[in-house]
Amino acid sequence: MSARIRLDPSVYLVTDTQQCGGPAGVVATVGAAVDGGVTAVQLRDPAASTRELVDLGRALTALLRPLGVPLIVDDRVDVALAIDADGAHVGQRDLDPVSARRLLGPDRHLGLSVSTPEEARAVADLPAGTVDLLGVGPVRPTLTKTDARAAIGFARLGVVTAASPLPCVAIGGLRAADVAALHEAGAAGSAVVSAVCGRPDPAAAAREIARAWAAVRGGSGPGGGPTSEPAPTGRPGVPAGPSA
Ligand code: TZP
Repeated sequence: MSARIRLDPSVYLVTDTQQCGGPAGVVATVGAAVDGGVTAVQLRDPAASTRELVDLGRALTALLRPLGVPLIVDDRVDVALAIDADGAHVGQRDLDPVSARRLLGPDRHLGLSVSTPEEARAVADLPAGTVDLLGVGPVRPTLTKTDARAAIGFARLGVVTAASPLPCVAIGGLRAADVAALHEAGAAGSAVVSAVCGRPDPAAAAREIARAWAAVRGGSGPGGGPTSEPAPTGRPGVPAGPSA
């Protein structure tokens, strides 16, 4: 890869191989969901072997790169590099963000999961440009991630986004109907698994979420809102628009 690709986190699909019915189902789901308006994709499969993850990641890179949709790899910075993905996403117990950034270099995205205002604030102490985007949650209880932390709810999400120096994408039990509340709470996007994976019509499911973000952004639609680049002015993570 060369220059860093733009990452709009508004409709952020996180894959689940089991919910999609296997690796071929992941590729089919991602293809349909991107048709529906998914703006970023995260490859997540903690149960996969390294070889399986690399094979699936390469298939997704081949699908997404021509479409200009960024592919981020959950946890596995080594796999992100091996498949030439657009970035990686780490949790509080994964490789630390400074080491991850050192490996990724400046031209890939790095996301970090947080659940508390303290964790969000702590990114300000990292060297500038270490992390680009915070994943905040789980907002609701979720069956998708068995070791997820306790759900924080929408009010607490607002406290975390207000404490964050970076744009935030919310995750955990989210549906299209939640988008207005997420926007109100200062999130720049919704990261979803089961709202899209394993749905009979993943394109329609993604479209519903994309339309909801377009509505709260004042009609600018996917691609018209914030990216994971640092917000130039105002409150980070709050999309510009009539209601912001
Ligand atoms: N991290 C926090 S919650 C979660 C992850 C990966 C899973 C979210 O899945 P769903 O199905 O959208 O609740």
